[in-house]
Amino acid sequence: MTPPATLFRLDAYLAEEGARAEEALDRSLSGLAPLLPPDVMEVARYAVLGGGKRLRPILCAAAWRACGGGETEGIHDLGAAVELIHAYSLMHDDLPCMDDAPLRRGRPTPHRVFGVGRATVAGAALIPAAALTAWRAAGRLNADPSVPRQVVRELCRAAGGGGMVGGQVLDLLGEGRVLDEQALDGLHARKTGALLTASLRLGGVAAGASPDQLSALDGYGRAVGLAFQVRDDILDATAGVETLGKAPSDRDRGKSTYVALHGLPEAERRARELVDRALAELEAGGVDSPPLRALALHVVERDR
Ligand code: GRG
Repeated sequence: MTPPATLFRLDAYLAEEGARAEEALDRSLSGLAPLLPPDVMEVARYAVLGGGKRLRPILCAAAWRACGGGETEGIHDLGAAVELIHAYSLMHDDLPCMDDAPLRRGRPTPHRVFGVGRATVAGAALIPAAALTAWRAAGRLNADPSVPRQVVRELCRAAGGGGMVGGQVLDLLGEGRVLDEQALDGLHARKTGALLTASLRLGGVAAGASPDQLSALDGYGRAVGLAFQVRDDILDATAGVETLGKAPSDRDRGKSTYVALHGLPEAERRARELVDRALAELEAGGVDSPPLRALALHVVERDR
């Protein structure tokens, strides 16, 4: 059963960790001048620093601490690498050839401000920028030379054809068709879940996590990733543009969603069940982390 609201002060934690993630993103962009020439940097800064919950870097830092990593700003530099991939994916997802979205995070999308060409190029430039950021950050966090290699490999795998890009392809192929629950789970495990799970695993790998701890982070990430998407579908069906910072679009685009498949009450039940699974995964792997427990609950209670 989902436990009652925890005493952990999540609001303060999210505000503090979000601010540290934001600073790390600013630092990482400043350190990327050779990969992001001025014309591209301007667009990248707009897209990357334009708000956002910073959930992925926050998960990365929480996993690092849960696996014995010490208190250091360096972990947010690693989380920034995941957030750069996330930022590129949003930028490309919003392009006219994809969702053609005018608004994101309550502001005009990058292509509406800078044009489609510059937004496309800046999004692409963020991919190698993220790999380089991960490589540099992991090397500073852990003296074991295999750690940066593992971190970059995991990030690229999660972002690629077996992960986020693969999920996007399934999403495109599924438009206008009715997907069953298994197909929907498979799509979202890749499109959203892979990068969320990588956020956690990167923090764990950098901290030298044991195989049991890594497998707990993995199971937690998979469950939270799906719960996150179920909540996304619920918000898309129930919230307006003021709350979401973008226009709801699932129905217009003929997308299969958990809400369309089972209705709202069942989608809400499924999200809670997934949170229970995430908490059980942590417990089974001996990962005792009040922030990770509170974050799992937050994912299904969030209103944006
Ligand atoms: C061109 C095939 C192809 C792929 C490019 C566009 C793309 C890669 C992938 C799409 C990935 C995508 C947009 C997944 C959705 C993830 C999601 C639920 C985003 C919202 O995340 P939040 O709520 O956003 O964390 P904030 O704004 O808080 O950062």
